[in-house]
Amino acid sequence: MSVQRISTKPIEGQKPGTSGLRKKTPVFMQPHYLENFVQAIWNGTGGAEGKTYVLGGDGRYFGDRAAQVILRMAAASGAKKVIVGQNAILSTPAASHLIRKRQTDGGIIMSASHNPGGPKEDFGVKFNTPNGGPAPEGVTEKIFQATKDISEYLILESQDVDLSTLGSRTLGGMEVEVVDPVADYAELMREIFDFDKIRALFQSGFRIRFDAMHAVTGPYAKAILEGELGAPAGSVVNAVPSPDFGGGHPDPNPIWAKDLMDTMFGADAPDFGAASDGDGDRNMIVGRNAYVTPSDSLAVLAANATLVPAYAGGLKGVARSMPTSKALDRVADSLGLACYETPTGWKFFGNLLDAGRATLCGEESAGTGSDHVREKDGLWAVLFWLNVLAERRESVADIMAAHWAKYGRNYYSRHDYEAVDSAAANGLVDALRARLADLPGQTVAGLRIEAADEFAYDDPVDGSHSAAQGLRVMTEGGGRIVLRLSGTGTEGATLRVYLERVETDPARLQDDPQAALASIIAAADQIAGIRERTGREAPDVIT
Ligand code: VG1
Ligand code: CO
Repeated sequence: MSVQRISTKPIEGQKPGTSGLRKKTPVFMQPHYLENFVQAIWNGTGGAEGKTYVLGGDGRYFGDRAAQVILRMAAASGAKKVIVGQNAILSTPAASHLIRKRQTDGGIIMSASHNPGGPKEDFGVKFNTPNGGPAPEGVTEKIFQATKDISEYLILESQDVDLSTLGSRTLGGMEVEVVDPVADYAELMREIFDFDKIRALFQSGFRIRFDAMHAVTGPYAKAILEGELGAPAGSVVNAVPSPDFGGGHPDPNPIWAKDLMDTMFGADAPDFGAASDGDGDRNMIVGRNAYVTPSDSLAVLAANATLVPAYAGGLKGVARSMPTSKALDRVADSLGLACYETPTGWKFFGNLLDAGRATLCGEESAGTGSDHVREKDGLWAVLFWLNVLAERRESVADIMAAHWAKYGRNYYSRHDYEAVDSAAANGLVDALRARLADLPGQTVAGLRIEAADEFAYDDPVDGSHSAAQGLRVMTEGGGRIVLRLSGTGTEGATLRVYLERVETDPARLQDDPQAALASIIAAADQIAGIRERTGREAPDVIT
């Protein structure tokens, strides 16, 4: 087997976004595209020589081919070993756990997460560092620089490695160890949660519907929920991962998981519903007739954390991304915990988790996690809820009502305008940025604006500075509007408008969120000229 040196040229636009490099699959399949980026990962992180990596993905179209290329390239560059999930499958949290457990030099995750998959849809590649987390900005910047300096890549000339049978084999001078994608992860979950209590909950007749959305969590949820915890067979639906996610959009929210919503709000609804995304790091929680927003879910988990064995001693601190609602802050205040506010993207939680400053983290985009791994973790969040429910034996709706009665309710919604013309989206953000200083003191849609700024983050652990992380407008009475452009889209620009308002009046805790936020929504449109500048009458997705 010989190592080939292939000469290549830099390819435009290989800059990792919020979570790795994501492009349309045909873009990734162009000659040299994947290879350039993988070589840039080695070049930007001190080379692959002697290193051990984890490799896996969410099973989307092209993942099996990409895995073979990455293995041949790792072998050609002198890597010692790659630990691969069987059939190149690993959920993102399971990959994070393996990187940590086996103390590797990092890992490569092949996923575009909640973006659709297929020959015409999306693909992605993300590098995680030895702590198991997504590469921080300093590292992605080096990788990006390396994509601009590249002139050749190394690849082994060889046949495909068998990734369907467990065990070790060699590729050139490198060991390839194929592992069961579920086993180590399931063991970790057993250490965190009270499986006996959850088993007893199911034995009492409690019913769950877990929608794996034809994505990677299917085998994990089947093995853990049905296999170990005794949920009735058929509780996990859409459980077989498919390369195009059954033609759907593996994004667990009320829009894309509409089937689950219909079931949970229909006659004979089960007690608890949940869904996860393409790569298994997101979660959606819904009770019978009770949708739980991700921001509220994070706050509820923080408030109930001591009911879970792994967190029984209390939390070290909590963290949320800036656009996530401040429901978490209210819990942190009452528990006397530090509460950190970070930019969007899990990579910003890594330092806080590593330094022991935060135990629990979350994002409004259905990401929740803890210091058990360095990624958000969908199934972990579902098990957390089940553990809490097994202890409290109340309905989800009752738990939410009690939570709001105690802490107040942060009405919250995100409005997404997708595939907007990039120039128009940038124009909107630039124009608003230029007016931020003039906004305080003005009254818009009947709301007095108290403050406005552009969020920047100084990492308290390593001192790194991240600028331009979203525009914020704060109104009287705890209202907030946040605007930012997505860093995970692959088509035009996606404008995200995050809307929030606090309510503490006991008589107003069960209102419809869109109605409760009506004046905030009107103010956002007026302040940013959303309809006028995007030419859209309404958002594409409301969560
Ligand atoms: C989105 C979410 C963000 C999340 C990121 C990756 O980023 O808003 O909270 O961390 O996706 O999630 P953006 O830049 O499009 O807003 V996942 O599940 O795609 O790894
Ligand atoms: Co994801």
